[in-house]
Amino acid sequence: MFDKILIANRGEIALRILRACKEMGIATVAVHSLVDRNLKHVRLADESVCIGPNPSSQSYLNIPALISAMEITDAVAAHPGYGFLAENADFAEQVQKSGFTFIGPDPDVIRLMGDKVSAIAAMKKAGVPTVPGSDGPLPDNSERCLEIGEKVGYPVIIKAAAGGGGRGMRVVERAEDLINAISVTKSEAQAAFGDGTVYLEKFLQNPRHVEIQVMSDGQGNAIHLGDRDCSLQRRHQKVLEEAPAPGIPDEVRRQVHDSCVQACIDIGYRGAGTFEFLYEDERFYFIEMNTRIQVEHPVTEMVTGVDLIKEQIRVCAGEKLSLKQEDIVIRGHAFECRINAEDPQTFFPSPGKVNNFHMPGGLGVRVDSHLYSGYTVPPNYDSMIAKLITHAEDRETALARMRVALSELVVDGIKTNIPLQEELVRDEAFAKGGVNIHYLEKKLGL
Ligand code: MV4
Repeated sequence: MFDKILIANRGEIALRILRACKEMGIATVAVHSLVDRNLKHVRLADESVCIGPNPSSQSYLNIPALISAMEITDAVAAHPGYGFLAENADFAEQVQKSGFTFIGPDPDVIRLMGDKVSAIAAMKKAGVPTVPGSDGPLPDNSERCLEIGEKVGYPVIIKAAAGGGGRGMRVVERAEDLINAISVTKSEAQAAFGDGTVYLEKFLQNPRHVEIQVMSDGQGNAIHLGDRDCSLQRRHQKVLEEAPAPGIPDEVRRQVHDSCVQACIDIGYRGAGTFEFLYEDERFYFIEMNTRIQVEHPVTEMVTGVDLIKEQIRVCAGEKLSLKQEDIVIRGHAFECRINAEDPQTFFPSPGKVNNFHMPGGLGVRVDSHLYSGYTVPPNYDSMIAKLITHAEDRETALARMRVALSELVVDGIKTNIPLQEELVRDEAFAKGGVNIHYLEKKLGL
């Protein structure tokens, strides 16, 4: 096992990783920007290194500074968390070339999944269901593109191969708009990602966003840890997630789970991963794979009882998967409310000093947060300040538990989205289960 891990992140996920390391008896190095010197995990880490000024481009995204911090502290592995460099193949490669371990899959696998065209091709080959589409980059030839559009059937969506997470896409309703949409999406993709490759898919009108959690050791062993429904989102930012995804027929679910496990083995995947699907009319359609631990991993931890961060560290240290598929039993239901420092009406970030922080508690209540009374939320980074998670024997009880937990939560001094979350846990359609990706934006009148 690793002697010492550098945590290449900040906020709640840095604290989450620190806790896992401490439980495992692994020494920890926290890295931080100037403004982040008072972060909770920095105080609790064995060592800390200031890696640069506040802008993330000069600190949390500064690869040479991170490698230097590993050299100075004798850390042997880096955990990237989510965001920042978590899916940066060049970072993973430089960590490895410097003689350290990147806690994640091989750089080549990150690259394969980072290019959505190659990711979809690999998934299709492994038997994962995909969206009908161009099955590869759109050619430069307009006639051929129109043929593909005709065959797939309108509406279609043009996506950048280098995009993902909602960046670089455009819906096309009619054939006469196709060629122009391709050319605009291509230029935008070239400008944004330095890669103008685009592909085409059938546009699904009212899908849910359902994702499958996997863990794999890169030695031929892979398991899934069930699914999550993340359909409640606004502008591609998830707001409230749950596990398992409600109302999916057993056989449909079993098939897609098995296909994800097979894909992990096929691509030699190592670590924690998430297969993102659109789910519509009882069918799954693969769209992207995330090669990192995700924000919403706690709902999966609550229903499986598996510590995903510890397992991720173990398999990336070269250990075989400690769990077999039969060991994974989904027990009950879990919800996660993302608490953001933002105006609940305008959604504008609302940084500042937290005068008072009171955490809810009780059976089946979990709070993943780096907040403490007196902490100042800086304006420089993501506005998520806490994740409130509840677990119970069934969905209804877990949701009731979330209502109680939210009512106990106090974050004084800054604006938060707690009022929005209070409204969502009382929403009738959401309580029924299975709302689609447009539900929240429609409810908000966007
Ligand atoms: C789609 C789609 C409909 N049809 N692809 C947005 C984020 C990126 N991961 C993929 N996205 C979508 N791809 C096809 N063929 C609708 C979306 C989409 C979406 C997906 C998941 C969660 C929220 C979303 C919000 C808007 C659009």
